Amino acid sequence: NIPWFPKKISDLDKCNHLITKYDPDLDQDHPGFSDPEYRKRRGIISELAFNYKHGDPLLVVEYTPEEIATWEVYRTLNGLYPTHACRQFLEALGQLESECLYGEDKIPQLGDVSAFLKERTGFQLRPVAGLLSARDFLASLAFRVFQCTQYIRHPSAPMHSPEPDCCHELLGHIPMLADKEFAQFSQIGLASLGASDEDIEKLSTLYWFTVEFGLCKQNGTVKAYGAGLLSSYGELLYALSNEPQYKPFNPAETAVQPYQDQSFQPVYFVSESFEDAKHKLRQYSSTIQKPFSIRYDPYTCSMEVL
Ligand code: H2B
Ligand code: FE
Repeated sequence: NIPWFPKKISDLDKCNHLITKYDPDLDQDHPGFSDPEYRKRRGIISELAFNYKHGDPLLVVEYTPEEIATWEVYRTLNGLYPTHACRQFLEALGQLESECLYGEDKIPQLGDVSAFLKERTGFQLRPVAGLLSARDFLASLAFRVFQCTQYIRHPSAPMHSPEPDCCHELLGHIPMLADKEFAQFSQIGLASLGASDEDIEKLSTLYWFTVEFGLCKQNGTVKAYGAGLLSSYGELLYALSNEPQYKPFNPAETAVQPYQDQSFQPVYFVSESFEDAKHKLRQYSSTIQKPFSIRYDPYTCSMEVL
């Protein structure tokens, strides 16, 4: 009774189970819930993701002037990055800017960004219509595929979104996925394949406190590398203030730390370096009991089950 998991990259077409708790059509607290125009627009962009099959080109979205105005979060966050973001993030963001993929006046297109990542770390994007189940999301990472939303948050709340949106992905995740060491963190995805619901929950918590809200030491100071921090002005300031509690990153402990997605985290985990975090995660992954072992074959983009 091993849960189904994708064996080849095109199987990711079946990893499309959405979690609807923050969907603007269903969540009454979503800032777009009572805005029919916004919901209609979301419907159109969702269609692109629902119809997408592996290998299809990533379609260009012609963003409206109002949507482009919301992208000004980039300018705001850019003011904090030099002092608050980790070195790897700043390097990648610099490249994205110098290659004219990122700028303050246009929302980057997924196709361009995917090509950029593919050259650097082999990561590629596929469009997704909203928050994905942890199992499907983690499985995609095993293939170095990042499921990426393409819609933008509601204009009434530019500084916060209850669900992932393109500001979160493009500003939080993409620059980090351009770093080789960090990309190897996707082994967290390999560990998830065929894992029990309990282990998925633990891996998902680890993902939360690293990829989303992780901090790391660099030259004696603490910097942010988590995408949830790098895409939120308020929480980025807060996380690096002396208010929250810091704990050293230790997978066995981090995996069972309760977390919440409604407000700032009360505790953050600090890694010594990406290299250290990667080793610790690898060690932790090897303790997950599974009746098989698995290896990713990058030539065929498929899993070898041993
Ligand atoms: N879905 C989407 N679309 N983006 C994410 O960043 C994301 C997700 N993160 N589903 C996942 C869940 C994460 O919180 C972990 C693996 O549970
Ligand atoms: Fe995220």
